[in-house]
Amino acid sequence: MDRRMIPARRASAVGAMLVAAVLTVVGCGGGTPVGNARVGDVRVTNATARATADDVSVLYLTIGNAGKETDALLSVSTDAAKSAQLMAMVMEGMSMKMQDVARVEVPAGGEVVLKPGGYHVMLMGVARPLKAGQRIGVTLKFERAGTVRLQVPVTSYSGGQ
Ligand SMILES: [Cu+2]
Repeated sequence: MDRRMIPARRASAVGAMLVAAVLTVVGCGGGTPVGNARVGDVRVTNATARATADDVSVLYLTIGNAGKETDALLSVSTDAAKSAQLMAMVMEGMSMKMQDVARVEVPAGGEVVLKPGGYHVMLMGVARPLKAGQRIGVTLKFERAGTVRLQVPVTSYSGGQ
């Protein structure tokens, strides 16, 4: 009984190793990462740009900071639009209003989510309407971690800015 179990165990161990190897290859992708990126202590995840019929779009993403010092997103650029502006939603009287911000700080050991109703990146002068399923090249510049480039998938959801 024991003798028959040993080869079976070995076989499944080899199988698990093969699966791990395949996952690693898929994970690397060979090129610019899609939707996620890492530079220094900063990790960008869940990046998405909104599909749009006109020349304005919006970009959302999550920034994690594993470092011991505060970092900050300083600027964003993309081939897909003439300009990309960091913005926040702020209350003005009874209504929400968009406001330019010079930086989005990410606390040490913390994360900041750019999302509808909060911080976001406004894309203006979008050259061609962004369609769901497309990807756009985006460059993010951080104060400490430096610059990182990633591919951001375009998705079609309708939320506020
Ligand atoms: Cu905006």
